[in-house]
Amino acid sequence: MTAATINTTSQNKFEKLKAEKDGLSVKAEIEKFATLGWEAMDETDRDHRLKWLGVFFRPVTPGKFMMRLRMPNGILNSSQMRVLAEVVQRYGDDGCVDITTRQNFQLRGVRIEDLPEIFNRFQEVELTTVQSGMDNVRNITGDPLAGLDASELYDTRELVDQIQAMITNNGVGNAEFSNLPRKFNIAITGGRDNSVHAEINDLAFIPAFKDGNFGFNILVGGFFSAKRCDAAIPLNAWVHPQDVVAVCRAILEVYRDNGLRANRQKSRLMWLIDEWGLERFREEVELRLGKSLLPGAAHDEINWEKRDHIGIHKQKQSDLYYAGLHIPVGRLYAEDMFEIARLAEVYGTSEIRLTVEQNIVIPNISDARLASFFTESLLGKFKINPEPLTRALVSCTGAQFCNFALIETKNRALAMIKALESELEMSQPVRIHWTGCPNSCGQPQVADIGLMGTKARKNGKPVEGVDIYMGGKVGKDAHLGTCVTKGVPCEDLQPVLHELLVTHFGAKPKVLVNT
Ligand code: SRM
Ligand code: SF4
Repeated sequence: MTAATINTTSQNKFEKLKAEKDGLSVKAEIEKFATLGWEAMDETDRDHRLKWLGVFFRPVTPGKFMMRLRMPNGILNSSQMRVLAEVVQRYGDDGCVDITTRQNFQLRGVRIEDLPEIFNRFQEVELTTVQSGMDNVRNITGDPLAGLDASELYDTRELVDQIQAMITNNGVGNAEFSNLPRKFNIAITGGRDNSVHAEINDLAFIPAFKDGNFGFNILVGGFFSAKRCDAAIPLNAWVHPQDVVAVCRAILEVYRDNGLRANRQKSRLMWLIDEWGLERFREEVELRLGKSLLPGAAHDEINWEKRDHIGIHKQKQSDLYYAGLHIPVGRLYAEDMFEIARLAEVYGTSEIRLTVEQNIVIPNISDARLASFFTESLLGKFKINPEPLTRALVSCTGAQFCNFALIETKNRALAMIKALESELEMSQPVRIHWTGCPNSCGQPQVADIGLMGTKARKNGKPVEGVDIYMGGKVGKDAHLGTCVTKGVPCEDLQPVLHELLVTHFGAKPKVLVNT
């Protein structure tokens, strides 16, 4: 069955709009939209179908669009970084870039009349935004240390590129996979510390040996949504690296053609696995693959605690180091990006990497260049040794740009961490994740302390608040945290967090000296 022949008998609004016109078809209309302007163009194209090209209408800032890239394995080069910086630079105060929780970039402030030129510029430096929103496969995440880490078991970079090429037809757009029942997340890691949060992806490949051969155990069905959150479960299947792309294709075909489409709250892969049972799902995947899957390896090789990649660390290549720069809540401006591009060229090999913690890694800095690197003023802003709470802070977009948001997140998260650090001494990082609503883009369930925006009440009046999650464990034996307290007004949150940090994470109140 092809995407065009999918049975959409019981159609919700989104299935209808996809059936009427495939999202990818707006690619041919970009010039027309640019001439018409955002107010005159068809609303369904503007608000929904443009997302197939990674262009998001923002009801919060009408006329100023967001563009979501694809950054396979979170890797780009300095020329690409410069192009991205130049695109947002022209938008003055409206223009900025966010590093996302999927190791990716989102551009802000984009005007529709500029899209033809922006797409041309992207093409020149081999950047693509295609199929990064709506019912498509999201950015494929991989270990940010792929090819650099002495302890890694497999360098995933090429595999991630191949999967992206298969799904997007080399970044051009692929109608075979442009009408999935819902979004779909894929992660693949060859490292030991689960740097990609494998457990929260619809499909994840994690390292495992079978009969002495290297391959991947497959996890399926992990996802977060406002209705339900589940960690991925083992498919009881193991694949050689050379079969990974074919397995991705087979699973996507099974999901595309059989995934539940009537109710969008029940359309993610796990709901299909529930309906069929894991055994039938596995058999259907084998049918598409045209061969049996080998049973999963008894144990996987995720046996390290998760690293955050901040700081200066040795690579497997002798005399080379990578620098992990902390980018507060992932927010960058054009001048920052030009500087990062420059540093990558002057000290490294022009390469820049992103992490799911919304930070940046500059690899391949030689021993001899380190002393000079330390003198760069950008390290004052993007630190290699930030304070423990700042270091592990993650935040979704929130109310500044996202119309689902129930609260403001990024600025509030930064202010709160500053306040807490002024009153507490921390001996270890505590991973605090903010997310503006139950969609959970900021992954509060993987955090030590997760804060999810909600509507709270104070003195009988509605106020911005959070539900507090705790117990998220990352790295080896990863598991999801759960909600421990509901509806804390944001204005009362600081003492609550103070107490949690003291009680559960060894924080010591600072002795404030009166002068
Ligand atoms: Fe997300 C929808 C931002 C990672 C679950 N997410 C949205 C939208 C597109 C809603 C909208 O149109 O406003 C947000 C765009 C706001 C904006 O202007 O930035 C948005 N999601 C983000 C990002 C930017 C958060 C961030 O600050 O890093 C992340 C972009 C990743 C990327 O590069 O593609 C982002 N979103 C996630 C994750 C985390 C992950 O993938 O590890 C999740 C939970 C995991 C998952 O999907 O299973 C996530 N986003 C959602 C959902 C709930 C999905 C569901 O099945 O119900 C929605 C709502 C939806 O799809 O209907 C959503
Ligand atoms: Fe928007 Fe909610 Fe996602 Fe935050 S969690 S980016 S507020 S949809």
